[in-house]
Amino acid sequence: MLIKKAVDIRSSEITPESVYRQRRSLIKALVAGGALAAAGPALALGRYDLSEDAKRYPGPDWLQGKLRAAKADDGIPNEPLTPYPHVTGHNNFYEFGLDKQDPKAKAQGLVTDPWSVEVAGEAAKTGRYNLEDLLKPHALEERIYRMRCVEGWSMVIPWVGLPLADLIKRLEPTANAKYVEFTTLHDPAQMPGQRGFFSTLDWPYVEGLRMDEARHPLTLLAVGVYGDALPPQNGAPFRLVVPWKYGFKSIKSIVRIRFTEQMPAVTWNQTAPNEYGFYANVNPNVDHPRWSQATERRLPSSLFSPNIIDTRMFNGYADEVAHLYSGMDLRKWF
Ligand SMILES: Nc1nc2c(c(=O)[nH]1)N[C@H]1C(S)=C(S)[C@@H](COP(=O)(O)O)O[C@H]1N2
Ligand SMILES: [Mo]
Repeated sequence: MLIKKAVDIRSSEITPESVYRQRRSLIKALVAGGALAAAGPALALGRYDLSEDAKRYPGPDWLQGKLRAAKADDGIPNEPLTPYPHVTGHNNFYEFGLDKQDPKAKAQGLVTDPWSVEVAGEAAKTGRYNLEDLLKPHALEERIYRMRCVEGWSMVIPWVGLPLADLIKRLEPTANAKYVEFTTLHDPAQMPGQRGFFSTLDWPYVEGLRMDEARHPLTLLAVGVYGDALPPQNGAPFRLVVPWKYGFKSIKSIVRIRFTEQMPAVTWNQTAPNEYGFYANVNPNVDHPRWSQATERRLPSSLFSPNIIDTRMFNGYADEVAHLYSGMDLRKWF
């Protein structure tokens, strides 16, 4: 996302108002004619269009039955799913490089099973767990969420996972736990973006949430996408998904969960504190210092069909989450 001091949004991505209007009326016509309705809501596990020529990820044996038993989500009315090849081929995962194509190209060798997770800090059930054991008691569910990257693009993605709240309850955080911190794998042998000179961030990648955000029913620990296991480029074997926040909060390939009293030092905020806040709530009224956040490019998009839409407060989840921030100045706590 943004270490490059260059202009991140190319001029081809800036849509003239006329094109934008045309596109809107085209979409309206399609919806009226029923052409979009079929691709829109009510997709459930096992009923995806899997005709795209893309590699799938069955996942380890222990996960397969859980994925198949996942409870389906009805989807988001009038917002079709972003096709699988885009979800799994246009990624930010700096551990594997800076380009959107790098994670898919370079992450395929990542060993994701068995996977060890450390639980640390202010909780009764700290220790080292196999992911399989950690997740054993939990049923999975499909959650179709918007994902809005701080760079200005977005997708609609059918994740499969468990509410983070369910896992937190089992780990029994103490009364001192005010935040929860997550850490991504640090393994330069497997992650070329962590090697050498061009290394961009201070590894490992760290993110965090306030406990009430972590316990919010929308907050998901994802282990799958489109009914299958997560591909490595999407953060296998498990990653956070916080749909009302910019995508960088949704940390991938987690190896440590730590409960703390202090606000954790998180990667993008540490890297550029004036550009990326701890909260990172999607907010069309607070621009990034180098670009507007008022609109977004909903993928798939192209030069001729840029598909620019208005960005919504809390990414369209204001009814569910606005109360978490009542009384907070969101310009200050961006
Ligand atoms: N460990 C780690 N997690 C990460 C990132 C990263 O570079 N490293 N990128 C973040 C950003 S900026 C976004 S937009 C999302 C992208 O998730 P996706 O590739 O599954 O769409 O992952 C987030 N999680
Ligand atoms: Mo992002």
